This record gives sequence, structure tokens and C-alpha cells, in this order.
Amino acid sequence: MELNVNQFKKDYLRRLKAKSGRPLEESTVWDQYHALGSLIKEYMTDDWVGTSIAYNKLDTRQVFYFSMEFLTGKLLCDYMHAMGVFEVVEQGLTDLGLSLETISEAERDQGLGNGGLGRLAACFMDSMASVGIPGHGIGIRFNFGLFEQKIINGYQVEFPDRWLENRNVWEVKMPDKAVEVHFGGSVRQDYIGGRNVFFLENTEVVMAVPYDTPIPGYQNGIVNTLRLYSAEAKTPDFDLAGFSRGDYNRVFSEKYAVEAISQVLYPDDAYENGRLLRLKQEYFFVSAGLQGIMRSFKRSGLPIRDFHKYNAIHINDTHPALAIPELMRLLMDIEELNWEEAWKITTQTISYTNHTLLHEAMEKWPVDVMKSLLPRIFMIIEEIDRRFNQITERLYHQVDPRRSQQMAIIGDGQVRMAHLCIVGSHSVNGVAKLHSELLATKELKPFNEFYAGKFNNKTNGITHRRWLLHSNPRLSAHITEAIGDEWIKEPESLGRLMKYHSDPAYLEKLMAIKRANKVDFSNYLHKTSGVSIDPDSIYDIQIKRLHEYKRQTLNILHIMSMYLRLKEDPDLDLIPRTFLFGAKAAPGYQTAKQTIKLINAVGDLINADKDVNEKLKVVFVENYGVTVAEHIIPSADISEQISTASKEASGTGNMKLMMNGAVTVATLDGANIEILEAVGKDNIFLFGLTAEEVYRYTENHSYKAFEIYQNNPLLRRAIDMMTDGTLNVSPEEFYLIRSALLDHNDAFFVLKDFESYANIQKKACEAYRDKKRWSAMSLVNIAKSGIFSSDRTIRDYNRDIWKAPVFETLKGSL
Ligand code: 26V
Repeated sequence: MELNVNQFKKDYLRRLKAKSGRPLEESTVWDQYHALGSLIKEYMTDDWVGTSIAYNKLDTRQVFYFSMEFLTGKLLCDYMHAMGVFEVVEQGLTDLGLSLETISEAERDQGLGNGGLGRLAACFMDSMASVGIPGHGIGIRFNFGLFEQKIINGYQVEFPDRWLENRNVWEVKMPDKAVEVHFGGSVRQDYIGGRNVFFLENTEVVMAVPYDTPIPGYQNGIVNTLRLYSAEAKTPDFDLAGFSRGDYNRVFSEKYAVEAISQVLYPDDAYENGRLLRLKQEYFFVSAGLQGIMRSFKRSGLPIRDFHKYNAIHINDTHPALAIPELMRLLMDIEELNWEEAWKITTQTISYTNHTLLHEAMEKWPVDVMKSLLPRIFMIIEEIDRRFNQITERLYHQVDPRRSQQMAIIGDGQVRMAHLCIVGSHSVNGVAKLHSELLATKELKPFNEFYAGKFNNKTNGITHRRWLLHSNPRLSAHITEAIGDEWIKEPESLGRLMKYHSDPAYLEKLMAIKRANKVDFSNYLHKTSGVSIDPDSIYDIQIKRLHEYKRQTLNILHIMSMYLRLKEDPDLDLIPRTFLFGAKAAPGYQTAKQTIKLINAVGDLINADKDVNEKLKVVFVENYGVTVAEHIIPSADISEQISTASKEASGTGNMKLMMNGAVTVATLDGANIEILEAVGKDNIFLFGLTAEEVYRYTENHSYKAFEIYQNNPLLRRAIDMMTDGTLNVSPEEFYLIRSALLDHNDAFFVLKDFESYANIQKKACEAYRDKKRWSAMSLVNIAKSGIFSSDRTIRDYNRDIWKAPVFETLKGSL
């Protein structure tokens, strides 16, 4: 948009006064933030309204991305960049004696997600708008996002994330678009006018009230919408009679029970624990979202039989799987279509992404729970299952009689949500080549054989605007200086940087930028936690959720072994290294929590020991999330992507780090394999078992972790450090970690991969010594990162799955 500094200052001062009731001199940082947010939102309004009018007018096919999680982070700076007003606003604020940096720190992170899956959804929102796809997000407006983590005495302690306590300037409440969602009750069946009719009776009604947040594309005038639903008690149910009798307790407890649905995000990211409230959350937003879509579709006057031509609904993992039976219900029970018509529309509308192969994360709901919470939905699932079984029975009963049961949607008293998604959609994709291949050839093989062509791959991506342009301004400027700014819209043109591959001046500047970013991060860390780190040491970074399969344990055991070596030989020629960890553990995941304590205990030991602390430092960065990531990533030298091969579906932190010039230490897992293909084997440090080897060892039980423990003295001493008193803890402190490794035969092959990890770490250090070589590696990583932009991912989804129109801009369509 067109905006000059003077106009901005005038608008801003007026807004600040109106919002805070105070003049600039007396305003708080929060007043300043709030006024700026409200002004920026207003600047966006014309395009936002215009976009939805244009989509309606053009009868556009639209994409709805249903996701339980959107891990958006802060929005202010993102918005200003998208609107092209960042510099003007920054200048205007400076003129007024204010600092944009300070003001933007007042914004709370929108932390409505656990990790990769939720952040991916947020990146997709940005890319859909920027690429010009009419695509919106549908989810839940949780009152509490992912818990805030504090490290107290080395332990993770969780605190509620009250992100809404000072209001959210970006959202707009839409009470007129509220819909009812029904739970429980019973189904009455009747036969009227030649067809079966179903009535849901005696249900518990919950109001789903949408809050809309604008999602502007990058300087293209398009503003899509993220719609998050909040649960509210329905007013008539809010028992006024009871209230006037003074029966407050009951009245409020009912209200609280209803509103509990959108109270809090479940903090487990890979462990399905079958809680009823979680199932309620899933149905709540899916039903509300579909009713909203249906309502606006009907308003357009288009025939219901064309629903799938105008609406593409994508489900992010199985959490929104009930979209399938819910759409069937709306089409049959409300729109009066028959089963065959409804089924065709539903399957043509819905597409599904699988994000994990871990069995413990697969959603399954007990039949009795589903039946009593959602009786009509369960009936529909049963019918989908019955019809599907009929076909598989007929096909396989002779050749492979067990196959039909294996593929069933309902089995062993449970509803298998992944099976429901596969049967009820027209596309099933994995999130990296290896992951998609393992889905099709191993985990979901029978389905891939049954549905030729339904399975496909869409390698994940990240928005290079947030993760490079905004969070690393120095590097962005250096890139633009060399190749122009086309990469902002066409990230693959970052490839043009390759011509600087052997340009000493360019590479030197690249290293100077890294150094400056490292200083920035060390200042940030010092300010936020009091910890000092040395910008001249290697920053070796592992930031992700804490999980055994991600193997933070391998990293810390290796650090412990370096410590032991240094203690023996203090003159060991090591480049000083700072190991940084950032990770949240699910509150109930004890092994993960012990790992956090272990990292902190090792850090306490090493950082206080003069024999080693010139060369080694271990820091656990508290409360890892989007904002912390934005500070750390630009400063990284080494990116740790060390999951057990086959376990990490894709990873996206790996992409963010490479894009910022970090070199990856990697197993052949997830998207690491595609990073290898992009940069070549000389620009990445590979180690460890392959996925195939992991499968083989797991199948034939030939791996013996204890033998490695016995035969590798250094590794043994590192493991024993957990119990022998070296660390300032009781010998039982880390019993779960030790017993997972030694008593339960190390399911994630930490011991097996240890030696090869230690070797590659040595190589990485040697490479770092050679500054010229390192800077060229770093450059290659940046130059080849364009394919990992979520713009590419979104274009792939749209080309193969959604097939929505792509608008360069909407200006002129109004
Ligand atoms: C699963 C569950 C199970 C029920 C309890 C709550 C809950 C919450 C989230 C999940 C999803 C786990 C799957 C997941 O996050 N996968 C990650 O997806 C990323 C984006 O595709 C990918 O990069 C990571 O490799 C993958 O682990």
C-alpha cells in the first residue's frame, strides 16, 4: 500500500490517543503496540474485505485447510512486510522517539500448536496468500496455547500460556457467523417420503463462535482468512431461571463445561491418549467449519451437487478426520442427498496429509466413546466401514483372508482414524520423499495397492519470508545486493547465489554476517536468561520438541564423551563449541523430561569446570517457540538433524537452519535426504543407519545395544556418568534414559549410531577450521534452500490436489 512517513505518524498519534486515552509521553509499550496493531489491521481492511468479495464474485474454487493447530508466532512485523510498509513505519516510530523492536516485543506469540505440524500450517497460510491461492485456515481459538516452559533447578516446569490476557488485536469476532455443534443425545430414525430420515435428539448444544484473523499475501493485495472457533454456552441454555434462584454453581459449572472445549491445546505431540475432551475438540471445529462453508456455499445459489467443484477441504493429519462423516451427515441429513451422491462429493472434496509413522501417535478412538459422544457420526462411520469391508472382502478373501480386517476402519473395538481418512479422501500424501515411500510400501501398503494413484508426496516447506527475509535482515540484504529481490517472490532464484561460490569477498561478508548474528543472539540470550556465550565459538544447535526418536540423547552423550576426553587431555585441539538446545517435553513424557534435566546437569558440570569451559559450553534455551527460533536460527553454524532414520517424517527446522547458512549434521531421514540431494554430499555431514537398516534390525531383532555398551569404553563411561556421581544428582535421576538404552535394547539406535556420529562431528569441526571451505558450504546451503520454501510446497499441493485458481493479484477483479 501507499503510505508515507508523515501520514503514518499522524495516523499513529491519533490512534494511540484514541486507544489508550493518553498522550504519547505517558503511554506504555503495550499501549504503543496495541495502537500500532490496530492501525496496521485497519490499513489491511480494504484488501481483506475486497478479497472475500472478489472470491465470491468470481465463484472461485477455495481451499480450506482444517488443522487442530496453527503455530503462528507474532504477526506484527510479518504484516508490515507483506503490506510493504515496514520501512515507513520503522522510520515514523523512530521519528517519534519510539523503537519498533521494543514495541514488537510486546506482542504475545500465538502459540496454538505443538511443533512441526502446527508451524507447517502457519507457513502454508502465508504461502497460500502470497502465491495467490484462495485458501483459508480453520481451527480452534484455544484460550491457552502450548504451555510456557521454565527451567527450574534443571527441570522443566510448565506454566499456562495466557496469550489472550491482554486481548488479541488481530482477530475480529464474528458472532453472526456462529453455528451450533451438537454432542451426545440419540438418533431417531424415520421413513418419510420414500427415504430414511435421521433426527438427532436431546443433544448438548455448544455455540461455535468464529474469530477471523487476516492473512495477507506478500505485496499482492490478497488477504485470506484464518478462522478459529471458540466454544460458548448457548444463551438459552444458560439457565436464567436457575440464575435468578441463585443456583450460580450449577449455572456456571455448565457454562464452564461447555467452554472447556476450546480452553487448552493438548501438549502431546506424538502420544495419543484417547481423552474425551480431545475428541470433542476435534468434532467441534470440524463441524463448525463445515457448517460455515456450507452456509456460504448455499448463499451463492450454486447447486449442492457441485459442492466439490468449489470447495477443496484439506485435513492436516487425522485430527480433523471427522470432517468426512460430518460432511456426509450435512449432505444427507440436511441437504437430502442419497448415500452415493454424498459419498462422491465428500471423497472428491477431501484430501489428507499424514505427518507421522510413529504407531503411538496414530489416532484411534474407542467405539463406545465415539458412539455415545457422536451417535449419528458413528452410524455414518459404521456404514462407511461396512461398505468398504464388503469390497475388500470380495477382493481378498481368497488370496489373503486377513487383509480385509487389517484394512478395516473399525477393528478391535476402535475407530482407526487414518483408515477413515484414506478411504474418505481422494488424495493421501506424506511430507517428504522417504516418508511417502515408507507409507506406500510399508505402513499403508495394502491401501496403496488398493487405491492406485491416491498416494503421493508433498515435501514440506517453510515460508522464506518469515524465516529469512524478516528474521535475518542482514543476510537478506546481502542476498538482494547480489542477485536482486526476485527471490522474495520466487525463492528458487536463490540458486543464482551459486555464482559467488568461490568469490572470497562475498564469502567473507557472509561470515561477517554470521558473526554479527551470533553476537545478536548472545546479547538476546544474555538479556533473557543471563547466560553468556562466545560468538567466536561454533554454535551447534538442536532445536525441536523433545522426543526419544529425535535423539537429543545422542547429542548429549556425545558432549559427555567430549568432556571426558578433554578432562583426560586438556590440550586436545578442539575449536570452542557452544551446544545450544531448545525443546519442550510433553508434560507426561517422563523420559523426555529426564533428558531435559540431563542436558542441564551436563551443562552445569561443563560450564563450571575451568578445565573444559574454554572449549565447551552447553546451554538449554528456555521456552523454545517461534520467537525464540527467530532469534537462534540466523546465528547457527551447525544444525543437528539426528533422528533415527525412518522416524522423522520430514522435519522443517532442518530447512530453516540451512536457509540461514547452517551446515547440517544429519541422518538419512525425512527431508534431510532431499537436503542432501540439493546441496550434494560435500555440503552436509551424514552419519548413521539408513531407514532400511533400521527396519531390518527391528524386524530380525539382531541389534544388541548392551554389546556396544560393553565394547565402546568411551561411550560406556559417558553413559555411566549418568549414575556414577559425576553429575550433581542422585543415581536414580536418569533411570528411564539409562534403562531405555540398556534394559530395553535402545529402540532408537542411539548406541548403534554413536561412533559414526562422533566421527562425523570430528569432520565437521575440521571443516570449520577451514574458513574458506566452511563459508562456501554455508553459501551452497543458502543457495539451494529455495526448493524448501513453502511457496513451492503450496504450488505442488495446488497443482496436484486442490486445483484452485492462482491469482497474481485481486486488484481489478472488483
Ligand atoms: C499427534 C497427536 C496425537 C494425539 C495427541 C495430540 C497430538 C498432537 C499432534 C500430533 C501430530 C504428530 C505428528 C507431527 O507433528 N508430525 C510432524 O509433522 C511435521 C510437519 O509435517 C514434520 O516435519 C515432522 O517430521 C513430524 O514429526
